[in-house]
Amino acid sequence: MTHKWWQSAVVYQIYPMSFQDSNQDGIGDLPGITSRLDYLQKLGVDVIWLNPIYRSPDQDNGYDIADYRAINPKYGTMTDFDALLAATHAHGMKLLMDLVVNHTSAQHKWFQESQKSKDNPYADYYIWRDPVDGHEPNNWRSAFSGPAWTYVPARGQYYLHLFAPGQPDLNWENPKVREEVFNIERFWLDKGVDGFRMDVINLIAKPAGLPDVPGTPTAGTTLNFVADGKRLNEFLRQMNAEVLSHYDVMTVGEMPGSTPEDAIKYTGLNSHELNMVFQFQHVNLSPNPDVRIGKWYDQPVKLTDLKVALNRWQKALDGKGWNSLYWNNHDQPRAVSRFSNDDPEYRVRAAKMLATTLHMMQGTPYIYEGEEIGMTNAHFTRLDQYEDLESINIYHEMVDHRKLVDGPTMLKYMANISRDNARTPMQWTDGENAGFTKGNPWYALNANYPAINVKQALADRTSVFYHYQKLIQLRHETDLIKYGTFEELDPADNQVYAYRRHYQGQTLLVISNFTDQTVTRDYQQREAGQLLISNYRDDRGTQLRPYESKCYLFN
Ligand code: TEU
Ligand code: CA
Repeated sequence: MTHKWWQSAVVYQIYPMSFQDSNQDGIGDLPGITSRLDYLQKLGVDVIWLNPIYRSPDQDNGYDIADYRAINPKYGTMTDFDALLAATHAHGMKLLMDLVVNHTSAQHKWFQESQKSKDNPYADYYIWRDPVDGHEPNNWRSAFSGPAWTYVPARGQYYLHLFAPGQPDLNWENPKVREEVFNIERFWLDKGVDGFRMDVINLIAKPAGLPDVPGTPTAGTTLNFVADGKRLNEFLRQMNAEVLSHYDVMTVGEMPGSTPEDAIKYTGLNSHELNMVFQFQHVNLSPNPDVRIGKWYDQPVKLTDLKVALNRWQKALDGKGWNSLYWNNHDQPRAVSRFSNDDPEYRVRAAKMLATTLHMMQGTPYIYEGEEIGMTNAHFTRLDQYEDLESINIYHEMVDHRKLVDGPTMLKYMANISRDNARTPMQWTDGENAGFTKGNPWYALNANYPAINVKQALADRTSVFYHYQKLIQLRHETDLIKYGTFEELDPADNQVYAYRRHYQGQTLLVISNFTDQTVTRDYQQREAGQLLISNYRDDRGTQLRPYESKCYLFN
């Protein structure tokens, strides 16, 4: 098996709205991103993934697309996009677009037409059903609260939306819809983009007959029930045959609920569909014990559970598929706050510890903007500080309507798990609005920007930034880090995460202390191992100080 370029790549995810404003309207934009390419090049990443930048009413921050071939004016123009793409390539990097084709915006012209009647050219572009006994055709729940169906009097029918009512699901059973999607892909690939991150791509093939979810469904059980429908393989294979295989691209499919077996089916090294998936196992580890409340909870993840999840994917995909490696993204809280410790006393070491633990695994690492300087959760305390529709809707559902949680408790859950933790603007400097904008920022800055920012990180040789830079450099230089097989060590240890990697007679040993205590572990790290990277100045052998993480090479 010859290796592909994306197997040695490190990806940097940009949330355009919150990255860098260039025209002082308070919103991040494309020229802003272009102005920061030198910074990304210094970090050493190979690929940039942009969250959606297409024309959109932004009910779900761009995941509701109204025109797949137009740039959202708040981000700039198509000329700005072409300039960003050219500059990215000139910096030796590649660019991935976010492709959201499970659903469109309700403002897309297809839906505007589709909703008018049962016999217009777009009538079957979406999933329409007659009422059953005067109500919704089945019991599916929307991921963003309420039923997954909305009634349209003009058609006398309901349409399906697994997400918000403003995000109607496309009907992939219709070959015309598939052709439209393939043409959109060609449009961007012909411009020279280097691939796609495909939003909830395992939801496109719905189960035949759209049966009820057994029992009382929640948003989460609805998505799991719908995921990985029978025709998914067929749709993805057709997309690959007709479009993707004609370009040298990288594709990553977001697949909530998928198992390693699914991943091998859709992204196996010998399959002709996608290159890798974003699996959700390790980010779904601390759900509320009351299943009705879903992910809304405030208890930390147990290290042993985290190891079960990540080790399972490392072992299962080895030689068969390819992992994506991520701690966080625009839908998840900040890694250092969630999986370790963002207390100022420990934050820098903890962020480096997490980075080493993930970046030494097999797969393609993804860094979410700000992760490389150890940005933290926002620690909001009031509902009016939230912007995300998922967070705001769930508060009203849980507190006001269903009364399952009281207000202050719900706010604690949101501070722990809300997507908005990841969406505060990038912290560039300790100056006005952290250097994100001179205008009025669309979203509040995290109050800790005077201490946590890029300017500080670049000036401090011991910063989280330089640790990431080193990890990326080590990956680029070392086949063992890229391709080595994974050996799990002591899965029942709830304090230390350790593993080995093996490749062509070489061994890598990674040992990370996930606690704020000093502990002792003996993995014969002293014997002839060369210390590749660590987050303490000196090496004390078997002794592991709070959040100490080290990685040795044995030749
Ligand atoms: O997310 C899909 C998804 O399943 C979840 O992570 C979702 O964000 C939600 O938090 C479940 O609790 C993708 C996008 O990444 C997300 O930003 C979009 O809102 C969503 O699809 C709809 O397009
Ligand atoms: Ca702007």
